[in-house]
Amino acid sequence: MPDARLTRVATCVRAARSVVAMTGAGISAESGVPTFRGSAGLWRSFSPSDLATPEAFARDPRLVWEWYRWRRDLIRVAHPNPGHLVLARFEKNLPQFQLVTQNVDGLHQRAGSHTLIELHGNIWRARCAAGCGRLTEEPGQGCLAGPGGAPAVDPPACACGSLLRPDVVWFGEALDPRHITRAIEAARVCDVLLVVGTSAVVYPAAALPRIARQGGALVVELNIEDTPLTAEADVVLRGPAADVLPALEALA
Ligand code: BJW
Ligand code: ZN
Repeated sequence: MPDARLTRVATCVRAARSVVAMTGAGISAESGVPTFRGSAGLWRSFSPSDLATPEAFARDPRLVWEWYRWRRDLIRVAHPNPGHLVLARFEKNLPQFQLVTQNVDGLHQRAGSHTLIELHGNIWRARCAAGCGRLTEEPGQGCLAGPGGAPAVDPPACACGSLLRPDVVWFGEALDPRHITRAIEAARVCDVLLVVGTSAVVYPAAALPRIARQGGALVVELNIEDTPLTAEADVVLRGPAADVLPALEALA
């Protein structure tokens, strides 16, 4: 007998003109990619101010690059899980579907999502720290090898002579205005917002559920535990994304 809340969400997804899913680190947890917060989260062992701010990079770019290479090594051997795959099928099968992710791991693309908005960048790209505009993309590879394929030297250099940095958004940095504007507009006009596997504490992404709700959308939280969003969500689906999303798809 399907859960009544799941049935309600499935009915709304089926009837919706526009569905948006916003994802966080929790959707990749079952692929073996560590989350940030919580008992096994990255911020338990590493300090954000030492590793995920522009000041940290200016102070010790080698340390920051070592941390990102370690994370890339974890992600390289991970595979998209059933939760990622359901969202990729939603893009194909629902009349209007927009995926907005805070994740930088690229697992949504590997699952087959094409039109997603990556609010916090992508760990497989590097860009010039001095802003000369150069961007390197190395999907799935990520060694940023030296000349002639020599082993990488950290921190890697841009062709302009400055340093390269991971193409991600650190604390205190502005999100790409094109991306956050598109995400806000999608949230404003959607009928259903699925908020999947995020602690919903990092702004401006954490503002999207309220924007959707003010626009009249059904806001659904899908998470294994409570977050600051729980009290404001219309429906809360408790459980791992890799189980709950397939169950939802089966009913929708
Ligand atoms: C499962 C599960 C399973 C587990 N199934 N669920 C005070 C108030 C408001 C704002 C601020 C403030 N002080 C500072 C700010 C601003 C700051 C901010 O929001 N800070 C708060 C933390 C307080 N924001 C910023 O700085 C942003 N920029 C900005 O505001 O710019 C302003 C500006 C304008 C103009 C000029 C200059 C500046 C930028 C934020 C960038 C965040 N970057 C990071 C790192 C990205 C790169 C990298 O990966 O290294 O993004 S931090 C980290 O947090 C990462 C994530 O995308 C982000 C969100 O985390 P997420 O995805 O929610 O993960 P977790 O671990 O927190 O949660 C996982 C969840 O999954 C949990 O709930 C689990 O229960 C659940 N889960 N397994 C389902 N199987
Ligand atoms: Zn450069």
